[in-house]
Amino acid sequence: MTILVRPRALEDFKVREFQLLIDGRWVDGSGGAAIERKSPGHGVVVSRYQAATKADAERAIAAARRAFDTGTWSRMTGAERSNILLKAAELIAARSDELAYLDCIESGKPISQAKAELGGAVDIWRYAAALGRDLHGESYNTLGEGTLGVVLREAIGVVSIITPWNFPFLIVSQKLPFALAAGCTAVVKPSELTSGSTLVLGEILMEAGVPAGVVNIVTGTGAEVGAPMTVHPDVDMVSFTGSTLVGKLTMANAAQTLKKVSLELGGKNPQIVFPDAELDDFIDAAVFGAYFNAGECCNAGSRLIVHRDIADDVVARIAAHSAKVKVGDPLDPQTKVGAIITPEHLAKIDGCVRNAATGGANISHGGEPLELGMGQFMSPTILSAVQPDMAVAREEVFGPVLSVLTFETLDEAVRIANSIDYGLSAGVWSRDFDTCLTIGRQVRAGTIWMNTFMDGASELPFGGYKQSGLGRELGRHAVEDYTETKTLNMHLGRRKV
Ligand code: TXE
Repeated sequence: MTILVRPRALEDFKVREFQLLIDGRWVDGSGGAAIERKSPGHGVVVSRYQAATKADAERAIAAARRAFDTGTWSRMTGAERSNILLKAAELIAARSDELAYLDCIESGKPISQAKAELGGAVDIWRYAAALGRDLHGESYNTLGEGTLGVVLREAIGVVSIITPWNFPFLIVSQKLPFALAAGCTAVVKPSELTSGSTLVLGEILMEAGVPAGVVNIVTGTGAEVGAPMTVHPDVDMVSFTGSTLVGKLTMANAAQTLKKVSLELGGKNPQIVFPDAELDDFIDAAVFGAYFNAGECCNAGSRLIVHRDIADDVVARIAAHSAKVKVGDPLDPQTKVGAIITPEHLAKIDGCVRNAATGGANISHGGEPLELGMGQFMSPTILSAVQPDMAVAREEVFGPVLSVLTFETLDEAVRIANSIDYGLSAGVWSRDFDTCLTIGRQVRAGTIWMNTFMDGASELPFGGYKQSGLGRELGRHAVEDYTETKTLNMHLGRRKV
């Protein structure tokens, strides 16, 4: 039995109203329409954003272009920009309870987790500030007597930043501070389901001293606001996190004017478990990896590939562990699995589970939506006897649903792991060094965890192989991603003819 934490009504609650940030001013959208966001855990409207129009997106792009071309930000010294980003980091830390609360009630994620994400985001802003100060090119004095080559790193220009609903503040923090540290200006479009914390970030950046027009924030749908941000000729780069489908569309749109794209897309991440693994640690990580953020996570460990000899034991132990996971009120500090983002998404998750069961998978735990009196919730679910060719083994469910597959040899495990279109991350569990390293080298994914899962750090690059994306975020090259390389080839003295 799952432990249920029944949601309580929001106390002393007032709907938060938001505007757009364009050219340093808070304004209403030109269409006069609003988007009302219902809390997934409470079923009541908690936020009202502007439904911006294409014209609003274009005004925001024009402001970002002007700000870039006049150089108010790009011509500051790295130290000046860095100090403003550090100030922003401190202001984010000071308002982190408010930001975490917004992410919690708009996305349905547990409040304890939202607070931890804010802590991670503050660290990323500090890290980007430090990297920005160290941005530099190269010089070559070995090209011949009269030649000196200097390679510059220049800000790429105007960046469109488009983010999804599952980690609203964290994902914008994986992009914007690095773009700003490089000297870029930006138009940011958060998901229409979770725009609140990104809009508060706009207030913070203005207070920190980011000049008008450098960061613009427009809220609205992907078709109306996001798409123009990917085609407009005044945009130099698009940094997108979201579904693989829209990622492909974004790349095609950006190709019209050959913009640079950075894409963080879906994942169906395997955890490969050998009989010699430290099973207590693994069981804990498997449960965490599958149900973290209610499985609404590109990095979810949604695919276990378990050695046949231990498969029954593993399924039984994960089921017993799953029964202890507290599901329910996102605002309760004890909750580990919160609400599902929308009723439509819950129906999709439920449909994936039904299809898998019809196709021959066993429901070893959960398998049903949960009725808690308000909001929408899904029980932590384990599907066993899953075959590699089933949809549930190959496609994102984006819910708290774990698929368990089996293998006999290391080669077979690698083959199953690599047999799908995604390659974001993977885990391997074994006490044997050779086994871990062989899997680490042979599985095609951007991150391989060994005897741990879903740990991260600002220093470590994050991104995917294959259809999980293009480019990497975080890590010491993250600021360089938002630059162009320029070569100065200098001739010293008279040029010989
Ligand atoms: O993603 P979308 P959604 C997966 C997950 C989920 C599914 C749909 O499987 O169930 O995607 O989620 C904007 N031009 N992931 O609908 O549609 C949109 O407004 C430009 C994986 O949220 O990709 C939002 O701001 N922009 C994932 C952002 O793109 C467009 C995270 C993401 O929305 C657009 C989230 C368009 N034509 C969902 N259409 C991950 N990798 O973590 C939409 N958008």
